[in-house]
Amino acid sequence: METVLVTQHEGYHEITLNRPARLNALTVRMAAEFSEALDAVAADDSCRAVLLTGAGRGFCAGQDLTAIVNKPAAEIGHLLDHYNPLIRKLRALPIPVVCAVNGVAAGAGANLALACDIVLAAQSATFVQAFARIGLIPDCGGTWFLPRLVGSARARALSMLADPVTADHAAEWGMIWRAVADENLMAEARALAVRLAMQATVGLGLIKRALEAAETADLDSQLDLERDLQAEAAMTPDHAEGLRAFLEKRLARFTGGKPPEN
Ligand code: T3D
Repeated sequence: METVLVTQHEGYHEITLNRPARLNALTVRMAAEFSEALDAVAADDSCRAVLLTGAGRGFCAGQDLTAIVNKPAAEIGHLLDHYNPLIRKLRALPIPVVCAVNGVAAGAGANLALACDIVLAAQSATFVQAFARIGLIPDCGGTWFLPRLVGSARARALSMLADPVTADHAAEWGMIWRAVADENLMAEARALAVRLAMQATVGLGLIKRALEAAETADLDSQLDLERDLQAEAAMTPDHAEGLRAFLEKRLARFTGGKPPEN
């Protein structure tokens, strides 16, 4: 793979978008390679978290605009047939995805970051819903993520004005988890990936499923879902280990094992 680099660390895969000369702008090839990297994550039982970041000074500048300038307008919407599956895969992965936004995240690149579970950003990074500048609308889930994360008023202004938001501001608004000093970003993001990889993996996947469902559910059905997913979590060896560790007053040693098959 050229446009995406994968480093397998103990417990997690680090995926780096790798077109630094174009601020890691997205292409169909990059989407295919990213998709392949996510499939490898899903197929690897020892992989219990993902860390996504960008090479060079940017995170991702969204669609590579040089690739669409001479394309017929009718083809352009179809680009999302390549990008939407990435957003779906990230949201459906049963393990946590940490995003380390190392520099500007613009257009689809901003929304790719927002699709991840826990987003850290370097203090020098900015988030730009750049679409309106070129007559487009936020895609890759932007119109879904933004109002849920920052509220309707901010989502509308950010989408229509396409003004950059600093990492500190994004954290203050709840768009991301934390802004960190540039020089500490990767160390903090890797420490977070390791920490998540050592937690009760099945339980974290079930948390992800419950929170995703909550975005569209009413309280009644969410209570039912919590009951069902809690029953699944309670069957895992990690739940038993967590209880034992509590009673023995020691740190739990979670293995990420699945519940026994019936
Ligand atoms: O249409 C569809 O359905 C497809 C889906 C579309 C989804 C989208 O993502 S639409 C939005 C696309 N993205 C943008 O509009 C952002 C364009 N880029 C910028 O506005 C700025 O580059 C940034 C604000 C991101 C960063 O600015 P700055 O000053 O830090 O860097 P720069 O000098 O503008 O960029 C550095 C290089 O990257 C430069 O190349 P050069 O001059 O050194 O050869 C620049 O052209 C290139 N670059 C940046 N963004 C893109 C790009 N090349 C291709 N596509 C880009 N998106």
